[in-house]
Amino acid sequence: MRIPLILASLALLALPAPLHAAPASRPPNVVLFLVDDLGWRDLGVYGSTFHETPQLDRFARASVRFTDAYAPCHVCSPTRASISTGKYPARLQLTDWLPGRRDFPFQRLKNATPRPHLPFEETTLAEALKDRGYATGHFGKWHLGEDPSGPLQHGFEVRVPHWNKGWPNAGYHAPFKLDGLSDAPGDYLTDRLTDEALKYIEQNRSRPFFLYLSHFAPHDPIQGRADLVRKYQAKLERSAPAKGLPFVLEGNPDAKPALSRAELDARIKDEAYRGFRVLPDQTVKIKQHQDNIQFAAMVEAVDESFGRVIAKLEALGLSESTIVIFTSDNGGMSAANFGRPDRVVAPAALDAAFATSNLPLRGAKGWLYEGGIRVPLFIRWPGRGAHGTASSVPVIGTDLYPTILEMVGAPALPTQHVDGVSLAGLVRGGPAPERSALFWHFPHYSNHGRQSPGGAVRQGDYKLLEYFENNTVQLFNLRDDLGEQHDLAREQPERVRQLTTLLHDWRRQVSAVMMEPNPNFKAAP
Ligand SMILES: [Ca+2]
Repeated sequence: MRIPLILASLALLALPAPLHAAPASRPPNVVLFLVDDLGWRDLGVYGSTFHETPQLDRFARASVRFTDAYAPCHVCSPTRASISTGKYPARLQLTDWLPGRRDFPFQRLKNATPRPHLPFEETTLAEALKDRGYATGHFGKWHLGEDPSGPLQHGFEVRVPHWNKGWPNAGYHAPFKLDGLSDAPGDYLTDRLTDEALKYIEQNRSRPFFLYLSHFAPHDPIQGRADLVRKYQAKLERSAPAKGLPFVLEGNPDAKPALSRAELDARIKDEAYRGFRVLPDQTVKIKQHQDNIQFAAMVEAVDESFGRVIAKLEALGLSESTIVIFTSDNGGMSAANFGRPDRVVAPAALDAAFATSNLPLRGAKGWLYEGGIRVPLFIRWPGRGAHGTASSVPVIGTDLYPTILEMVGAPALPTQHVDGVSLAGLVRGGPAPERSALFWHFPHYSNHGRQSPGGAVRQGDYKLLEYFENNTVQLFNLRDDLGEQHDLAREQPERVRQLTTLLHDWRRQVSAVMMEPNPNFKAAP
């Protein structure tokens, strides 16, 4: 067997270039695989034992995987705007999901008004790549404004479906009622979007392409594909009962006085705190176990989708000329949505309202705790990446724009992606890029709890959260306290001062919009 192999190798060496290789002038393709509301802990490779994600796990382990990657916001639209522009949501003044949350009398402050769509004057990532000759295709969720602010007006030549909102119109089971996406009885949305993405890869195999596959899943409605739901039903039935409380309480960290962890844990045993609604002391429940069979099925369908994309690239001989990036737009929905503040979730409907658990992280989608903003991220850069390694350098979705430009050999656009830094060196195994800190700004009340609006900064191992109702700050050392349970603000006043100044200076620098008092404020009972 050895001799023919050597001969074959010599024969290849004699050729001017491998026959299957693309011309040197052709830049690599880019697949950006963005999922919606997938938490940091929702993949096997990030520690889930209930959700099964073999395709993603295998690929992540053969990529550069980030342990401390963040979404630019804990809700959808700001993160997506930031990925597309390389700017912080605060600088874009696109700081809430679109069209945004209305005001309610329990709020001490009025919500800032988010910009209603991605600004046309931005040169988006898709536009930058299109200018370089890339085919650009957007498949799935947009959520950056209604027409005429759709993907086609922001650099994409193709979009499927024609639907701009942040959720699937009629859910995940056909009929989808989505223009531009046909369906047959029994079809499942994640699968159908993948079919279309695979066709797009086929059609554009001979030119560089940017495929932005932006799944609606696993955002609610929490609806798994039937065969996978049956699989997880059986898995749940044979699983040992989970340890620890199924839910914990979270209050408003900016209340005067705020409830301590011990006080919250004591109250959850009290009769007055039964049920799933906004509870006394403005508390809400946060799910602590991953045991949602519908959600697990949604996640595994995403895994299948990813596997099909990778298999298609391999079948077309494009694996070694395609950069693949996987990430999520915010943390897992482990808190119910109180867009209607009087909502009561019936015990039989818990799985529709509480998708997953972000443990060991605190909080949920809609919160500035790690559970709201820390997300999976891995990048495969063929021929260049230090694949098989993990990086604990804090990075953010805002970085993807300059990272992709550098990886495809395009010049940086420093006046555009002003807040992102290229991670290309880091992906190659080099040192962390220079940057003082990461910042978040959310001048809005959240659908997923009664916490005060606020902002946050992470510098090194430390993270400071500052709330806008009463200016309370919390300080955590994430290296020692990933779950953000031990507030160091009183113990380390000097660090609080330094990080607060850094955060305030940054807000001034990006012209962050601050909140005004709510003239209709009426204290909740
Ligand atoms: Ca989202």
